[in-house]
Amino acid sequence: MTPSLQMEKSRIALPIGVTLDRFIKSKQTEYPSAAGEFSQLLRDLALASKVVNREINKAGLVDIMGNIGQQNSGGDEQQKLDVLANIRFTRALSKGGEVAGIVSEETENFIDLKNKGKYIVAIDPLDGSSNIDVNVSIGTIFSIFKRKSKAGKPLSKKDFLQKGDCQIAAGYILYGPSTMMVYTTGNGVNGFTYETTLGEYVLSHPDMKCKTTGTIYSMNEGLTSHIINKGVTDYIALCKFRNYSGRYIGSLVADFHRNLLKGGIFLYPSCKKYPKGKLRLLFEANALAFIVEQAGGEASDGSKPILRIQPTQLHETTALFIGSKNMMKDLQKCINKN
Ligand code: AHM
Ligand code: MG
Repeated sequence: MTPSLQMEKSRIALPIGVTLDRFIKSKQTEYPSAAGEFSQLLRDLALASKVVNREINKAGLVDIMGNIGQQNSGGDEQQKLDVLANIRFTRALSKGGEVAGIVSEETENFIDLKNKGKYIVAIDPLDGSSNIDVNVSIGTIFSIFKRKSKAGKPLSKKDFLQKGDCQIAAGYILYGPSTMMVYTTGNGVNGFTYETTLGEYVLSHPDMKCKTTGTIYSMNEGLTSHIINKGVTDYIALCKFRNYSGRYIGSLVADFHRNLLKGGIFLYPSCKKYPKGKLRLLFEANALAFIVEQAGGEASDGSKPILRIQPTQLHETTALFIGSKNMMKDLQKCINKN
């Protein structure tokens, strides 16, 4: 089969209910240079997420809830499940040989796996940690890049400090009433729901699109009087004036996922407590920005698109505004007026 015929074949929509594995296999032809390694990487992530899902589901039953009295590099208290999830994902990604290096929100430095793998993974193994103890939805967020350094050479920070624009894939896993994996490889966004009895993710949300407008705004309103950018405060006032619904879970993946499906905007601005925003560019903002753009929405830090920000530190944070295109435009108008 010629490459163009192969591409055409892989573009034919797959039916709802097809397994993630089959879906990945059918898309493999879109990446002829990847020789199956990239597909294997996605499978590794999916497998690790199933293990984490199992551990989350028994969190109330065994002594793995609660924090372990340590802080991660961002100064947050580490929860036991954060640590477990970090171990599960790191282990799964280390084994196959396709990943050269991993950087995780839970660890200070990157890990050089000292192999000839082509890919770099940035991951927040378990986001929304304050919600773990209270049985509220949490998530995993991941970004995949190509390594910059030559295969076989030691990795450097440059391999990890790549703009969001350089992501070749990104996704999240939402551990909610049901568990979902949503990802993009730059060809649209697809969502898979975990079917527990089969132990498989199955395609449930093909070609996801973010509505151009919505009536939901999501932010931690306790911060309102501490927001640095007056335009953001004005926009929140506008949301209230328009009777939009305020919906905030405090788990980024869950808040983002709801807004993606229903139309809405999520805001975590710079404020007195977090002058450069709270959310991490590498582990949280980049992946969701790639997904939202692929779904027709937008993401910015208030002055430029998230995907164009050049990171300078592994754990740097950013203000994050993300969601439906028209709502993002209204926000930008408010920001530009000030
Ligand atoms: P975490 O990575 O320590 O879990 O923190 C990130 C979480 C996001 O999921 C969520 O959007 C935000 O922090 C909530 O912050 P706040 O409690 O300040 O509203
Ligand atoms: Mg996080």
